[in-house]
Amino acid sequence: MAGAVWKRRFLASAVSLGLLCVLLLAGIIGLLLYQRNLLNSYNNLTAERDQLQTSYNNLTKERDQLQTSNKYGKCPRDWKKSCCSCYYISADEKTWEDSRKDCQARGANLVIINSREEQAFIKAFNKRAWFGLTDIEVEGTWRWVDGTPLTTSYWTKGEPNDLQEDCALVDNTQQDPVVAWNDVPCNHTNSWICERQVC
Ligand code: 2F8
Ligand code: CA
Repeated sequence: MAGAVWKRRFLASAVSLGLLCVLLLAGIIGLLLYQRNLLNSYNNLTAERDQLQTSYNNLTKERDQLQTSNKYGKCPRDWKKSCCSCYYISADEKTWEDSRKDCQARGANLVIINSREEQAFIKAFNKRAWFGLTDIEVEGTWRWVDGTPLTTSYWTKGEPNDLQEDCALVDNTQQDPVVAWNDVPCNHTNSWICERQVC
């Protein structure tokens, strides 16, 4: 009889001990998982911080270049200078809107053509390229990217000619050294020309 009691007690103790071990094990596993999550978050945050630091460094460099070029009326490397403006001719192709955003990110805008000389200068790049003119707001009312209306134009004969073509580009297939504008759909991709005034 006494033996049976001791046996029950021993069994109860063993089961309790077993349960305790399981709980401990679960706790340790939980802690390990928590630690792994913390480590992952830390790594992600570190990568994000490094990316932000790189963007910050690039922006600082770009700002310094901008300040230097504005101070001395100089153009950044790879830009062309004429009178008081610097011109950037893109190597790749984008839609008109994305081209404009690219210019803005460079502290410039799509080129606004204010004179026959400037138009001839742009045409001489011999590039099919967007410039800063659109009638996307009101069909038939062409405006420059600074909001001013178009007064003097250099449209190729028969242009602008299409209700679906709301953005202007300078065409490189025209023989004329000046007259070369055409309207094409804004969502087409083309090279583009940015202008930044420096004096
Ligand atoms: O013939 C003029 C006409 O030529 C092309 O369309 C066939 C141009 N389109 C593009 O360059 C995308 C039109 O804009 C131009 O008016
Ligand atoms: Ca056209």
